[in-house]
Amino acid sequence: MVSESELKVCVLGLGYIGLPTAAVIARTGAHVLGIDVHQSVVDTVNSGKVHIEEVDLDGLVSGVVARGHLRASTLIEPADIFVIAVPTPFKDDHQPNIGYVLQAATTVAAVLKAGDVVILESTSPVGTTEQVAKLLSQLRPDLRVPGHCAGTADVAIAYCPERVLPGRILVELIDNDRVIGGITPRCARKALAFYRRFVRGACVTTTANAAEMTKLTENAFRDVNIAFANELSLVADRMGVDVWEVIRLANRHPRVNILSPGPGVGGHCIAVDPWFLVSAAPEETPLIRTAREVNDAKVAHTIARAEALIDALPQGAPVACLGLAFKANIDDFRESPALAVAAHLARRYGERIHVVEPFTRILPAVFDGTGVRLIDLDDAIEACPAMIVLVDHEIFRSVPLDERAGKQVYDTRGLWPDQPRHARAEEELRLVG
Ligand code: SAJ
Repeated sequence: MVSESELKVCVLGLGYIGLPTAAVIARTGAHVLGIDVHQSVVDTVNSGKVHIEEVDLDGLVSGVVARGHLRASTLIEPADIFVIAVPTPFKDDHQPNIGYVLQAATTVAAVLKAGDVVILESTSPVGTTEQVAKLLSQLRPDLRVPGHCAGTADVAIAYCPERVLPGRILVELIDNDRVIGGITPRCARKALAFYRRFVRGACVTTTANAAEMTKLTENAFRDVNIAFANELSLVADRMGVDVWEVIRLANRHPRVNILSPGPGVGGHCIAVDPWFLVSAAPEETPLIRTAREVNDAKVAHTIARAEALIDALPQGAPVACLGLAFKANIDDFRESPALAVAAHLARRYGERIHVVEPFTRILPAVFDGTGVRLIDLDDAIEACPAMIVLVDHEIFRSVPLDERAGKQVYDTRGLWPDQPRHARAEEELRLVG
């Protein structure tokens, strides 16, 4: 086996998964080249800096770049291992778009040689790794590609989904178990040897198709469970019951573990990946599809409740929207329901709306021209008689009851269980339900 210091790894895609993965591999002593189509990302990484916020990532990247173990480029070079970590969005009709994966595989094909291992990490519809193998066999007829040749192949091709949670990426990259699916068992074993270099969790091998479906299953499972919580919150609103209390009580049952309702489901994974299962088997997935629809519809419900609260306030009273990120304690606004709600309120109520988001210094462009201002938490507490909690950032949790007791609060995250409920607002909100 190639020693750590001789191993050459190429990671394609330096985003939320690719950059931390490249840095963690570089820390083992391997020589890692990160490829990205954006020159600005390449320049940032080569200067030892990061273009994304992730706990401890900046220190790790600056260290491995300074030691010469990580560099970035827009151009591919030969390597021993290729890790593809590019986006797999869906199209307007919820059909998966694996164009970036196939483009990355085409890039790899140019430098692929016998003995190399190609690993796909991007969340992908079942069968994508097989498609990558087919593409490589077409582009490189001189190489014996697994699944497309008899006997031992020249290269190994495997699927190993990333499973890390934003905010804990560097910890989970090492500690989480990994599912490694090979086009053949030999491919899986080759990829396994690579992951064992830096993963402390168990590495379990299977087929590429099973590994692809496992990843989609994990995120669909979470989406369905969040949809259950979101649906409960609608029922509780209609009944005038505190959903958070009901969930706390129900979860005292030894076999009940309900997740938390919120303003909707955001991010680029849970809100996307279940569609890959639905589009592959539409007849068999009424539950998974409905869960997606329930979670998407929660945004409109949240907007309606927020509007009812604001309309019941004295004319012109300022309102604070707490949080824009798609979940707590991160700076990622992609597919964020909090951002969608705040932007809608901004368009309707203009400068009455104030946004508090400790994870940004400037408001996203959707607020341009609305007159909405970004203010800090203390100013919001001082100035706003009404608050809409959209994200459960830790700093919001710390606001003591006496600083918010007299305010109208719509808490979409159950952040402040001790908040007194206001009869008038409750009545308005019930009308919405
Ligand atoms: N959410 C709720 N209620 C909950 C839990 C989450 O409303 O009880 C919301 C969050 O606020 C957020 C969305 O769901 O808007 C998604 O957040 P998340 O923390 O559930 O998941 P992600 O998208 O940050 O990361 C998920 C993880 N998958 C699972 O937990 C099964 C992570 O392990 C995956 O690596 C990641 O997707 C991915 O890249 O696929």
